[in-house]
Amino acid sequence: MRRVLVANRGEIAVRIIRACHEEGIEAVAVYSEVDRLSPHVRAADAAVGIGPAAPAESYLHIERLLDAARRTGADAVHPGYGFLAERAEFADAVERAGLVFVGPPPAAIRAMGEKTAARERMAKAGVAVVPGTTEPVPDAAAAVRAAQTIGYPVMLKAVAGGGGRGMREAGSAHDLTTLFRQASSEAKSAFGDGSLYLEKLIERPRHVEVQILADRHGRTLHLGERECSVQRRHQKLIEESPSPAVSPELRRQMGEAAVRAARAAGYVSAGTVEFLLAPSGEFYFLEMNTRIQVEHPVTEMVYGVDLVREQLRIASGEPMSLRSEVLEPRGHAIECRITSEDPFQGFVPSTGRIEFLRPPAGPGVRWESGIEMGTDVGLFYDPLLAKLIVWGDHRDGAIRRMERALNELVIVGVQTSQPFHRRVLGESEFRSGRYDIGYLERVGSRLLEPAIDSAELELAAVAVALAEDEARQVPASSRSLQPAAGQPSYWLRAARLDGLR
Ligand code: MV4
Repeated sequence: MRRVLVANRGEIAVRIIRACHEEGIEAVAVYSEVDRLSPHVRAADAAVGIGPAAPAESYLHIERLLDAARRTGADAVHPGYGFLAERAEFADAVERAGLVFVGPPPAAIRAMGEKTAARERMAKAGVAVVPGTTEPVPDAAAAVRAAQTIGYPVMLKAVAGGGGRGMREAGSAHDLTTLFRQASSEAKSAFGDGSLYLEKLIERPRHVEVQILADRHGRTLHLGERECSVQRRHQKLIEESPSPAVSPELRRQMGEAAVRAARAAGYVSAGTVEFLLAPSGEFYFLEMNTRIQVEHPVTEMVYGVDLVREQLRIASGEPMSLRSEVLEPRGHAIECRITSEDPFQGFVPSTGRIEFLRPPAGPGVRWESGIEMGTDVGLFYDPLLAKLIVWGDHRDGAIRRMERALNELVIVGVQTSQPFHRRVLGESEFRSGRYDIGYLERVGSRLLEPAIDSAELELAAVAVALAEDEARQVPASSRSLQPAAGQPSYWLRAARLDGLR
């Protein structure tokens, strides 16, 4: 592989381009009309415009992407996450065009795409799935019959689903009958397929996922878990590795299950097996994500690996670079997703120009960003602006380091999730590590009272006082070219005043 087309944008495109360059591979960026000046475009060795801002006309347009690859002589395509990453027909089209798809075989994407078929395959492979139906339930009456065996409460899920759409909890036959129609029509409009199946509802679970890597030389191994329970409406906001809820023994069991799952799907490349972890310690297969994930850096930091580099090696047919069969996590990593959303207004998307940006830095800090000063943030794409990832030798140290890094971060021009992250990190349930998927719903409204915290207020008061003082010392009428003896120059004072403002 000598030249990879990166069929994506934003922080993940930049991340992939960096990995290509470290491997001595050239990277070709693609961009929509609004992304012409975006950081991923300048990071690449070549860039091709692929159409208007609307994703269907650019980042989702298979023919335009393949054409860009052909015109630039790329020999491989990396899809990143989102957009076309989990569309088997895209992987097929890439391979038909004689290019390497940097991801799993199309058959593995298909095997995991249909939820009831995936459940059946996993159960056969000896991976625990949530008790429920392995076939779709044709109507509400059939759902009620199935629920009698499973026992209430149950959960209706979309066969074509994912991301919580077409999903409903039912506590009784009466609820189930009403909710069946709702869930089915939601699934129909979201996925074009209204089929539903049933599972036992797992109460107060955590969302824990296991990273796997598989190469074409028969090796499949796991790189521990990521804790992803801090989420709001199925949007993850903070992830960490290791999970505070996973002991070395549980890690071994979940890791083994994830490896069995990957093998049963004929999996190659980096992938993630999602589990629900019940308070009892039992865990159940949920689904498999056949892509590199947003939160992959927390795994990279505690396992000392570069997952995108491994994807590139595996795609080119080489064995993965990792030597040992059993890897151990070292220390603790946390990721905060910095999105252009206003946490004080129910996370409504925020738009505007990034007028000023000071990324955090220093020991143990990683900043994965798709923005820079001057970037215009619009509404066409995902609101993820950047990810802030920190490493520490234990969880408390990582939390303190994240607080320090969040305090260094300055983004002016759009509202972001930054103040929300500060508050979660200071909240006692998060700090204890004993949270589950219901956490944000429980604490969210309390955390998001739009009060200025006392540290911010104090800082603002000091800045105003200093600015006033500076202004009084330089009355416009008495300006001379030379400052008084012992006083800083007017240029310096003007600059300070500007800074204070
Ligand atoms: C569940 C569940 C409880 N019991 N299944 C949500 C998205 C989809 N991929 C699976 N989901 C869930 N399935 C049973 N049987 C709770 C959820 C769930 C959830 C899972 C992971 C992360 C966040 C979640 C938020 C709400 C519900």
